Amino acid sequence: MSVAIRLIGAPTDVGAGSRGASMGPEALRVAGLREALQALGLRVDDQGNLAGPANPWQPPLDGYRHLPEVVAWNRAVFMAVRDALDAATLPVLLGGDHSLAVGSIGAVAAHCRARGRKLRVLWLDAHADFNTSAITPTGNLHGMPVACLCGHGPQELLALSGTVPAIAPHCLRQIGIRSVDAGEKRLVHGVGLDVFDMRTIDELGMRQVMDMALAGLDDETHLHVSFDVDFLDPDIAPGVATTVRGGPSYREAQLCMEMIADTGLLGSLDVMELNPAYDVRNRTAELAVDLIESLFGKATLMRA
Ligand code: HAR
Ligand code: MN
Ligand code: MN
Ligand code: MN
Repeated sequence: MSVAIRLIGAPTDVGAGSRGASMGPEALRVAGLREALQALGLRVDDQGNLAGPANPWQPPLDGYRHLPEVVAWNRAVFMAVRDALDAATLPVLLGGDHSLAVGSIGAVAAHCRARGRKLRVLWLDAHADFNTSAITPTGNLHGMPVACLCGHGPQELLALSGTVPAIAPHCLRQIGIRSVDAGEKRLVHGVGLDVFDMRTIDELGMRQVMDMALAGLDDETHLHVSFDVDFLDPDIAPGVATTVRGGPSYREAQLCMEMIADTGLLGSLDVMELNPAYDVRNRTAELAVDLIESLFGKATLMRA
């Protein structure tokens, strides 16, 4: 008996520095996400897309680009993810830019607090996303969601989850990181974030890194995966606006997903930053679907 999956589209790029992530949800549908999960024997309900403000394409104001729009989208995401969890379904947020993780993980954190469940967040990304208005080189809020979740950010976003900070840094494990701004690096070290950067993956291998990132989980733990598609090496995943070379290979990414599936604890997922305007024949969307299949146990089924 497995839980039903609820797909939630959030078609916006208001938090990003390039346009196009707003097309991410539809590209994942075109790549057959729902059908692929159904083929694994899972129940999937696609609730369609959330609505929110258009991208006004303005310069930063007081260190933030489009803060009111990012807040509006995050409110919609927070409510949709909260409703999915209340209905005992497993929310899969289809981004959209990564600023929406504030609403998504904020809802997951509130859910865990209300039920006395522990929370572990795996942040798969090329970037640490730990900027603040004082140190951001761009003002783009998709570079700030982890800082917001940990209590560093604008009041409107901090307040979303009902508790500040929404999560403690020790709940987080970042994997695949290879682009961190100078001020951001100091903050990441300051809060003691657990970062498995690409050098660590090079030196220890994905197997050992995932063993460490997943250590300490138990049956009371809700596991949330925030998958920024720019986590992947750009040679296999060109369809993102912020490529950084030297990311996980196809097999490394598969192993990462398969080891998460093996825990049996996945409770919610974000699939973020997919940008069809940068993609080649929807290849990156198809790769994301392939990896999500593994995250939901496809390879485990083959071994059984
Ligand atoms: N660190 C840079 C900034 O703050 C780039 C952030 C890019 N972020 C994403 N999500 N694409 O991880 O602007
Ligand atoms: Mn990100
Ligand atoms: Mn990123
Ligand atoms: Mn697969």
